[in-house]
Amino acid sequence: MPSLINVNLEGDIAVIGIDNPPVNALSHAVREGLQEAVRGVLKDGLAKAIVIYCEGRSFFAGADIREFGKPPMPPHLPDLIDEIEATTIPVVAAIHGTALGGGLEVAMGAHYRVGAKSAKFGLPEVALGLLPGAGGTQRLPRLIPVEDAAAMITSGKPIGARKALALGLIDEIAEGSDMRAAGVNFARKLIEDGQGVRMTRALACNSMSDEAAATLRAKVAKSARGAIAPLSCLDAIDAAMTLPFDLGLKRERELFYDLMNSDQRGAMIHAFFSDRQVGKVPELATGTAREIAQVGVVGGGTMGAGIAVSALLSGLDVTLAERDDEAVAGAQSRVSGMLGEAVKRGKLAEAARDAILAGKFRVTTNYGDFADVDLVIEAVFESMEVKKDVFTKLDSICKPGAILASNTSYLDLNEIAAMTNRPQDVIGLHFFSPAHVMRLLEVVVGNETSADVVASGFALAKRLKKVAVRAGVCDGFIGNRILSHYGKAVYNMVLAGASPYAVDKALTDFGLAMGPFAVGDLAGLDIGWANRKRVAPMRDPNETYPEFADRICELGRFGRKTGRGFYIYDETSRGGRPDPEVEEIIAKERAEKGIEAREIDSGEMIDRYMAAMVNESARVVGEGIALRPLDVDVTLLNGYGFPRWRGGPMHYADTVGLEKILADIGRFAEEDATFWKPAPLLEKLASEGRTFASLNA
Ligand code: T1G
Repeated sequence: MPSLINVNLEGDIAVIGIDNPPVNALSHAVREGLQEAVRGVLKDGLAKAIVIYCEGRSFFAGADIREFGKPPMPPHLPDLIDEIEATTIPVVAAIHGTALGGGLEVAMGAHYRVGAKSAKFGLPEVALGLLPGAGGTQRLPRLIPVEDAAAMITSGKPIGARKALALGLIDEIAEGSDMRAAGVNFARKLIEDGQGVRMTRALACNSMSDEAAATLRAKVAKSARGAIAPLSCLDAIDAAMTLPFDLGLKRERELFYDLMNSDQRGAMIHAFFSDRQVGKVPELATGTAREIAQVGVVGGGTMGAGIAVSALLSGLDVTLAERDDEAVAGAQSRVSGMLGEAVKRGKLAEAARDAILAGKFRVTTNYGDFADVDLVIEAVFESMEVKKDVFTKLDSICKPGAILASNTSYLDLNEIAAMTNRPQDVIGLHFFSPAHVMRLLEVVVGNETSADVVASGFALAKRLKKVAVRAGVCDGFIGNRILSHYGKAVYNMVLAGASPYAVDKALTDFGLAMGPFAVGDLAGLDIGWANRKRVAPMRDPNETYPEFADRICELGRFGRKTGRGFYIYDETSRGGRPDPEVEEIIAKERAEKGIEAREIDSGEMIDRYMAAMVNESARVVGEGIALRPLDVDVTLLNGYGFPRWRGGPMHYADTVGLEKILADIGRFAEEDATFWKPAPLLEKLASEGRTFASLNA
């Protein structure tokens, strides 16, 4: 027996323990070992019940994702689970940590389930572009109401032990954390009570009305935005409700393999591993993260307040500084408002909120209160002058070893660090709005930033449950630099003839959560305007420069916050409706510049958008601003609404072929060679027949 598995007879109960760190993935070796163990117990005939539990931090976290795309090796998980279900003596699954995917499917193949208080139960396959392929879509709606099963399977979100018990997914919540013992105690009771096997497959499948099913399908289709897995999940659940168990299982398998062979599965698994790989940065080899318990935040506007709340929700102590009493009151109400929202959404208990506001959070106008903090994050107005002044003050006040961080989203961190006598302790921590919600954090590393400080930035990100991406210093770092570039491509195609509303439609059909013009209105058009003014002196005079957005801003129309921008927002259209005046402003500029508007179809819009995004991304990687192409993918996926089922711009480029991207750039360069210059890295990889993925190792 591989050491992954240990089998012990405790009286007349066979206890099978699995130990495959880090998350007990159901790898081939584990499946083989588990099958041998179960067969061995039955052959010995000494046991009256079997307990399956896992060592380490979690019950099975699912199939081994690293095996996907390789030839599947028997025993296949569905067959193993059928075998466990068919045993002649009761099988108890004792669950701690996370029973996910194939792990929960094993547990549902068992006859009884005992969970630890903190255990989580989920079928997250949809987040990998798949569906539960080992009976999960057939067994879960037999154990719990089909609406709850559909919610778990189409969202991929896990549920806690109390809800699992209430729904009937588990039979008992264990006292204490020794799940081996809890499993044995439960099995002992079964034997004493003469309870036998209880096959889930034998239960009738719960159902829902056709109307409810249709409503659910429409809702899932809307939120899927082009992802195919969520709808396949519903197809499998339909099979559970309408077919005998084994035919339902067969249908599930067909749907599973369709997804396994889809590009979307490849893209979403790339995203899964990239979210984990991105945290592996060179500085972690030599740097040691410093202890951070007390945090200072400078500025209590939307970003400062969000950063403070993000820190408070992770248990840190926060002191926030503002310039005067009025601003202090504003910051106080923003922070308590955001915490109140967290209570409303059930993310925070009322008592915890009150404890935070009473003990962990304070607002001041006195920078002196930062004397003992471990880290200060500056989130003031995006002006170099203002930031230099703040860092000069912080340098004179903060204790030696304190980390001085800037939340700047564009400006030169080295120039800011040069204002201090400790540039090695200066780092950029670029949060995304709303800072307590968005998962992305760019950790900007200056020329002098020490490895300890970089390691501290990544450790903080883990504590704040953020996905941190290491970025070098340039205008806009990774995300905003690429955004500025594909933003120009979008404005240029509107000047050439496209309607901004058609562009937004084409890109939301492509899978984006929101089109660029709607995003601009949400973020505030004044931010882009200020940035265009800031970089104007550096702009290439030959560069095409559409002015329609400036014209709209000059009218005081900054988007949602002013009720009008590219769209009109009022009682009749809270989500915004196209504004004919915007089309007039654009037409006027075309006439002034002698531009004959031409037809640009959605296919060309996508090609231009993606060619610009990939081209600038290749420059960002080529210059070392981003360590690897996957760092760009993680940035755009977690901070810029790029559809996860496309894997990110670099993965997308590999999927459509770098030659195609280069050919598009060549085609577009015929009309604008200034903007459409191919990135050297893109040309190099294409000429060598290589992919961006080849640089991710
Ligand atoms: N397979 C292989 N490796 C895995 C893995 C898995 N299922 N889960 C995690 N890892 C690796 C991960 O890459 C990382 O590696 C290390 O373990 C720690 O993970 C038939 C088809 C369990 C909640 O989708 O959600 O079952 O970077 O950093 O934050 O129906 O990992 O150290 O080298 O994420 O504590 C369904 C995926 C599979 C669960 C722990 N299961 N995993 O989070 O640690 S499909 C999932 C997670 C399936 C069946 C189908 C999380 C976690 P490295 P980590 P964490």
